Amino acid sequence: MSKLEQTWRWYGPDDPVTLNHVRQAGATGIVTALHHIPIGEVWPLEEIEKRKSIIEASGLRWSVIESLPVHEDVKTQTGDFQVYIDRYKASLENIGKCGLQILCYNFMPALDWTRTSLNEPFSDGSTALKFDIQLFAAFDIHILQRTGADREYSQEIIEQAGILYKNMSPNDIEELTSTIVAGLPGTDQHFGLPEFRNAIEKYRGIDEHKYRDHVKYFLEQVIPVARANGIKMAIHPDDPPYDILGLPRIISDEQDVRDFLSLYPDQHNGLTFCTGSFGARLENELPDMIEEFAESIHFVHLRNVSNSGPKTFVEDNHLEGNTDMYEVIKKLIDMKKDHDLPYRPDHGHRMLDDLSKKVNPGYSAIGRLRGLAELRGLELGIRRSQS
Ligand code: DNO
Repeated sequence: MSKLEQTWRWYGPDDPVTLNHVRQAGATGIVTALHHIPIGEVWPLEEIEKRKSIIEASGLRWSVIESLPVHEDVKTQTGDFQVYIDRYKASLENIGKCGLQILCYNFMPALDWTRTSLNEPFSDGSTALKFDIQLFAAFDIHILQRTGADREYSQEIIEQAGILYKNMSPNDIEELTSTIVAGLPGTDQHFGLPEFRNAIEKYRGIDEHKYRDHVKYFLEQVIPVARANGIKMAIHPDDPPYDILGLPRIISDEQDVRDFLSLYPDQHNGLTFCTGSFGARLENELPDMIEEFAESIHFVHLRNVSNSGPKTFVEDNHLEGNTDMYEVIKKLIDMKKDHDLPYRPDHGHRMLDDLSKKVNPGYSAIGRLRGLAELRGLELGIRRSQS
């Protein structure tokens, strides 16, 4: 049986949710990154040490790095990509020297996670994050005006997108644009519309097949360094888990994960199992995936979504939605790991006092506090009923 470690994402000293709050939430591990170091720079040893000691001074431990972002040049294999890979390796060496062992990262093209609404009213008075494919198509076709966009959606979605766009005020357009392109917390990339167009343009001619070759090259370069430094790399799946903006997406479903892991079979080439990302694709069977990929799962994000269409979902309460969280936690407990498996309550609703506070979208204190409390209770119940 594996031992699960309760962790919490913390954005560093500027996060309105403090380390002291995290302790009160009952988590013991911190998930964080040096967000002030620009993408593509080496993480200096002293900076890692400094962050580590701040965390430890609060009685917590730095369990997972999320993320060490991969430079766009590495993903597109253009410009100085080899320099950026070498710097990535140098960061891994420094991370290893500080004794940090799990690293979550992603290889999503151009954009990390994205949503179309950050304050969607939820039935209980809280607000949630939402991804709506019709609104997204309205952005893609009418605001971004991407060439060929209208060939990538069904007729029904194109029609709905047209109606939605016609009814948008300039304010609505601005809000939708900044929600999609300005970058969500942790994204580390903050675009305006012209930069965003450029970033997407760089992927012209890179299909999934070619993109897999780029990931493979990256893995061949960095995994040996990760292994030598005792670091388990844990790639985060695509969020949302399907093709968007004509970009190559390669970690959206079960087969993608198999293909990805076979690019470089090694214990240090693993997965962040995000139930929210995989769970937004209705054909993904999450408990089966956990069983199949158990050995490669190094970190877990627990979150639930409810779909109102194949590509439209709202973030739900942690125990409600597409994913049977009972089965998921049972499978996680059943995994045989010789070390703690960290999980964190991923996102949460904006609720109670947080409705009137400044919060990082998805990362308010109280919604995640509720999520963690529910998940912890569920875990305890499962363990007790098994003993
Ligand atoms: C969103 C997060 C992602 C994740 C990165 C990892 O809430 O799960 O931003 O941190 O994709 O690189």
